[in-house]
Amino acid sequence: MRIRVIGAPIDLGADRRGVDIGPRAIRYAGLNDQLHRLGHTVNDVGNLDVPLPENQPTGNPRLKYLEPITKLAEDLAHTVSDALAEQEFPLILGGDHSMALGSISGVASKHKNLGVIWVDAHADFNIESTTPSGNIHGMILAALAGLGEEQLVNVCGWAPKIDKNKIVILGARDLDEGEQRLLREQHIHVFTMSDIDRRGIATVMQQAIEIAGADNGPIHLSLDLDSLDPKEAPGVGTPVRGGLSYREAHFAMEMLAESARLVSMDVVEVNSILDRENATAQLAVELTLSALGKKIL
Ligand code: 5AB
Ligand code: MN
Ligand code: MN
Ligand code: MN
Repeated sequence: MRIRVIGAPIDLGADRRGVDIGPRAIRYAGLNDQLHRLGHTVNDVGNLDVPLPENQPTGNPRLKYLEPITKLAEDLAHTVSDALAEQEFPLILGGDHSMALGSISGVASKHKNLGVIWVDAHADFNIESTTPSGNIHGMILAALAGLGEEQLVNVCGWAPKIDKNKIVILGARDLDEGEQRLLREQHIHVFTMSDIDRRGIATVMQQAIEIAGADNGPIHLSLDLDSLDPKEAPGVGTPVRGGLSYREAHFAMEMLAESARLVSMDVVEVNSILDRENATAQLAVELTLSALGKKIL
């Protein structure tokens, strides 16, 4: 496969600083080399230009940095749809999770029946009235489903990007009150950590692939590293105990590779300031390799 690596070093969507270093840290952990060794062709187009919070007005405190975040989303959407048009698999490195607004908008513009598997400790399903933080990285999945602030929802001039029946959240364990209500009202498929405890990662992941990839549709994977247990992934901005184990995460990625339905992927929220010797970035590389076909034997 030909893979286009795209860096989106944005940290305007989150409070903790340091995720802007993520794309570099993931490359330093050997991403391109290892993809190459796995047999892929790698076309790394570098990082997109992202403004610093230091020289941007915060704007509405319930939608912090809305303007620069939507601007980056449009740039990234364009870059991603170009990659697909040129038959390359977009692998987008974050940055905070707000960048998925752009990556998924770009993929959805090429694949009208796209499903999304959102692997995350959080659901990122807040809207302006439910957000406890005003941080847009916590609102992106709702925006992609057509809910919330209209500038976010209508990025690239159309909405919704994803049919809400084709959204699957996996690994959730920290949801806000208003967000829970919204998820229930909208009948979003959420597989919590408790579901994974009860039924095992294999059964849950199988079902996730069936839902997101209904009618043989394509799947985008959005992998937030905080889905893993903080023991495995200390370098994330919003760690939550009780996450996916090392093997659960790998096995989920291996199943996705086996499904042969993946058309694009985000790897987000690696925070190098909080990381230990780049361990979280290394894990991000390993999981990416598993999702892109690396097997034990
Ligand atoms: B992440 C929180 N729900 O909205 C909010 O890391 C956290 O991309 C969002 O999943 C975490 O601020 C966003 C409390
Ligand atoms: Mn173009
Ligand atoms: Mn997230
Ligand atoms: Mn998260």
